[in-house]
Amino acid sequence: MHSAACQVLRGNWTGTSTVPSRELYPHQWSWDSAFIAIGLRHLSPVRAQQEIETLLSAQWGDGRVPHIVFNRAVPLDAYFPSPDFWRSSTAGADAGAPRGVETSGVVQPPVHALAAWLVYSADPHTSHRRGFLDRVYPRLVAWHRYLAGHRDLGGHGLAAVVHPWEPGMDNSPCWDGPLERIEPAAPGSFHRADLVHGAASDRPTDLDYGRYVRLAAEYRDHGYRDAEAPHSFAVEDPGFNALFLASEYALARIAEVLDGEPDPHRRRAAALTEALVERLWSPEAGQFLCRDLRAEPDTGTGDGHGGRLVAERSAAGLLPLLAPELPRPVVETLLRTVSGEHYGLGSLVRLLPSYDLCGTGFDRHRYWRGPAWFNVNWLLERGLRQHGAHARADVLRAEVLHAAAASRFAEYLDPYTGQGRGAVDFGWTAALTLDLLAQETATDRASVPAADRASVPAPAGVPASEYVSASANRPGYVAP
Ligand code: 9WN
Repeated sequence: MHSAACQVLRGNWTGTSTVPSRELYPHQWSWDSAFIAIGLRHLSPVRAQQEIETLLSAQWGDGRVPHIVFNRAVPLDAYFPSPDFWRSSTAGADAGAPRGVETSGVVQPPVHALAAWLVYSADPHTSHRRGFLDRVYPRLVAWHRYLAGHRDLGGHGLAAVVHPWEPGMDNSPCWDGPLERIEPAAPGSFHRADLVHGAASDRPTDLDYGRYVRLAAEYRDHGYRDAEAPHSFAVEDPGFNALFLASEYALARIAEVLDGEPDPHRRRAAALTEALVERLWSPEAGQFLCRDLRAEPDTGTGDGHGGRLVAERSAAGLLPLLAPELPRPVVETLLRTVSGEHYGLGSLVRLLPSYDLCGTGFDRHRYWRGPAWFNVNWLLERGLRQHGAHARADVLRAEVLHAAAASRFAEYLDPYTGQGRGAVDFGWTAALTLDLLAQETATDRASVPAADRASVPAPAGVPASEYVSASANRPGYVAP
């Protein structure tokens, strides 16, 4: 499994970054690259650093990290929307889009600081020698400043997403309500490239695509300036904000290594946790929900937070388990929800589905409307460990590894049968497999005599659980 995963990452490597899939996604994607770097660190710490730095070199002047960085060697018709749709270097000039590279104008979840921390932890020596953290830290700070400054559309400390591509879970039923208000672009006005490689029954519908196109064009036509764009779609998503706060904690650790100021980062992470609970926690649903900032409040004054909670359960609402300071009753409720009827983890299904098994929008094959995704399960595994649920995390880890190998590193799975769907040889599936393989489980710890464990201790400040120097003994490792 290890060498097959390495082979996928080598096959998808372009020389400066990794494509999610050679056919379906032939450019660099933002949150994919963060997850890919987390796995790549076990294969080549230097490549993992390059992966993150290539993405960050396309950062805009206002701090945003674009969701796609286009490879100019790839033909325009290989993916839609292509650079000539986004026109970042001209339309985005006022927002500081780079001139030398074409990108999209929307963003994806901020997993990057977490990835940078994990990449550093894998090999602090090489990282210091190459000045990796010194270069990426200011860029990551600017990225978070963009989210906190330009994207706090609700005014209470959470970042809002302004397009269904931004939370990374494009076709989630959570967006159905907010999207209903959007006039779709005319069907003949764009040409989808995704259906050449993906099955129409798995992918978003033409109607959804028409709305995606309308929203992106509207943003572009306002110069990607957040203060002026109408942002007719504006949602506070618990998954996006959970990753934001996990990355803020990672920035605190990075600041410590650089002899900087960790406390402001910790304070921001704590404030994000509080705002999440205050604005998105639903005791009735037993999980966090999205808040549609453009919806009319329920009746009268609503719940006083502006907009309305979206009555759909998606796996994004479980990801705040990544927050170390989540109140204990909230953690306990989330742990029950994960194995309850809506997600059925461990009884009805082996991997967490992306959406409520009982929801009316559930579709076991269609993008983010039910299938199980590997990055979401990797995040849940981390969240379970965060709150001490190691036995459940160990089981989930084993299921993820089994499913990844059995599906040829599929993009996602039918949650009931485990059958692979979408692309195979998918970047983050292979990368996160490597990461889970490198992780010591409670069972390993109990069964391997202390004398046989990796003899290199973790460097000061790096938790042993994040330090993976033992990878250097594995086949396929590319020495720095
Ligand atoms: C649009 C690359 C990306 C992932 C997203 C996933 C899908 C793109 C698409 O593929 O989105 O960004 O064309 O459907 O939904 O999470 O980053 O793997």
